[in-house]
This record gives sequence, C-alpha cells and structure tokens, in this order.
Amino acid sequence: MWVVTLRPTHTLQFDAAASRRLAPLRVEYSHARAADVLAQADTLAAIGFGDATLNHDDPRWLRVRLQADASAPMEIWRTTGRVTHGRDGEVAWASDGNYGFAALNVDESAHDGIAGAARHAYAALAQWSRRSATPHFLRVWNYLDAINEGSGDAERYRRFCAGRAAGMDAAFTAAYPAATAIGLRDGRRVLQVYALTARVPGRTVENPRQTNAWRYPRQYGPAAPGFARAMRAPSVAPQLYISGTAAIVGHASHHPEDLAAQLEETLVNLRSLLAAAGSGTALCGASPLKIYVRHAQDLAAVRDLLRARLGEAVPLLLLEGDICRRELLLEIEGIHSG
Ligand code: 3EB
Repeated sequence: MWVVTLRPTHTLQFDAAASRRLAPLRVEYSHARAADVLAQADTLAAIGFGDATLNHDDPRWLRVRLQADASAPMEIWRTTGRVTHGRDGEVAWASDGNYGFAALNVDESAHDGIAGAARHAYAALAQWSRRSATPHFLRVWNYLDAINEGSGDAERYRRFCAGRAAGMDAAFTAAYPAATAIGLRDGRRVLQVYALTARVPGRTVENPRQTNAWRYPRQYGPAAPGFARAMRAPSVAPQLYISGTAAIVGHASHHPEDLAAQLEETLVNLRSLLAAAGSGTALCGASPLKIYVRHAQDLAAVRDLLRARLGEAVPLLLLEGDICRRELLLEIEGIHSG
C-alpha cells in the first residue's frame, strides 16, 4: 500500500495571506471619562449615548442621541497601531492604517428629506473611502429620527433605504457591510451614519434562517436594504460584526406584541448566524451586545431575560430606540470574538 505524504507546498501562499490579516479591533463598553479615553493614542473611536453625553471636539468622538439611562456606558474601539485623525469635508475620520472610523451627520433639510440625506451620506462615505488607506466597509450604523413615520412606501425607513441604495456605489455593493438602522426620537431630522472600515476586505455572512436583506421582496419597500447579516473581519483571530438582528424569519416578522417571544426568536437567529459564520463559541464575555428596545418600560425585562439566557459575562448596552418595522419590539447587534 502506498502512503502519500502531502507536503505543505501551499505554506508560502498561506503566509502571504496571513500577513494581510489584521490584529482584531478591541471593543469595550466603559464608564471611563471620554476625555481620558480620547487622550489615549490607541483610541480609534469613542461613542457616547444619550442626553447625558457631552460634546468633544475630536473627530474620534461621536454622540448618538438615543435615549439611554444616565449610566449607559460608552463604546470604545481600540487598535494596536498609532491613530491619526481629521476631517475631510463633512466626514470625521480616524485611522491606524489597518482600521478606519468615518462618521457624518447630514441635515435632511439641506437634501430635500431623508432619502436625499441618505444618498448624500453614502456618496460622501464612498468618496472618502477611495482616498483612504482603509477603503473596505465592514460595518455601518444608521440613526434617523422618526423612522416609522409615514405609511407604505412613504415610511421614512423605506425612503432612507431608497436613498441609501442610490448613494451606494461599488464601495458598498461589492460586499454589503453589516449594518444597523435605528430610529431616534429627538425631532432633529439629522441623519447620523458612521462606519468601521479596514485595509483589507472582510467576508460577508448571511443567515440561513433569514432571507438576505438585499433580496427582501417588494412588499417591504421600493429598495431592499443594502446590508449583510454579518461581516467576518479580516483579523488574525476570528471576529464577527453582527448586524441588527430581530424576530424575522424568512422575510416575515414573527411574534408581534410578544416581547419575550421576539427575544427568543432573535437569540435563535443570532445562534444560527454564529453557526453560519463557523464560529466555534457561544455568545460570551467577548461578545458585547447592543440592544435596542422600542418601549422604555420593557428595558428592565429585556435586561433580565438576557441575563437569564446568556449569563452575567456578556457585556450589554441597552438603548431605547425604534426598530425599522413597527411590529418589532427589539433588535440586537454585536461583535463576537471567538
Ligand atoms: C431586518 O432584519 C431588521 O436597514 O441597515 C437590521 C439591520 C434591520 C440593518 C438596515 C435593518 C438594517 O430587516 C432591520
């Protein structure tokens, strides 16, 4: 009998690919002082939530006006390299050469409404990315006022989707980033978009339990939402950026009016997504989750249910915000390392 020993002739090629991989971004929820965090050279971005948050004149600082209890932590992104930052037109940016942070606020009134503002925001981000060392979009967050206002195709979320689709060019459509789109309630009509980008592309992951969002049927609006269910980072250790995930199976919302059942369905979706990504581990201390809850009076119940299901180790950041379909009561996003 012949025994064939396979020689690792592909080693060189594999090493070349590995050298294109990045150290994982470090993401944490923290109650530190924003000024102290911004003084640190490895801070790529710091995001504060709620009215209690102060303004800082630093391109790495972002204030998201979602209602949060006064003790809501801020989210901090840290890199391993030295971070530079600046402003390029409307886009505030930071980069260490491997990862990029880019953010802008667009006044709807200057762009004939939410669709024009979305189109403008995405065109500006695409333009910025082409001049950047980190042109590949991994993850995008979108916050807009009164997301459920208007009916049918006139609903503001649907008009946002149409404008986003019009503003997205190959910088986004080659591989849709993971995303979140959540409603503010501040009446300011300023679209807020921020993104995490990278020097090398990630890999999109879709959820076998859910229709790919970019293939949603016409009944959900004239332009399907351009996002992937998750994005695997191009990192040496596995890291998965999980899009806002809700109680949607196929393309239909499930369990209207039932908070606990929506939460369970969402957790099933998250597990399905982790499995599809080939992630070996469950949600854990290295999986900070952000939870958007439609009704303030549900916040405590959602926190208790999640603690009961996931344990004490998983970092949770709960925010009050509107989900893009009226019947949905909560949505969960996260970053999973492992
Ligand atoms: C969904 O699964 C819920 O339009 O960017 C989740 C994540 C949702 C991102 C977006 C929308 C978006 O369709 C809504």
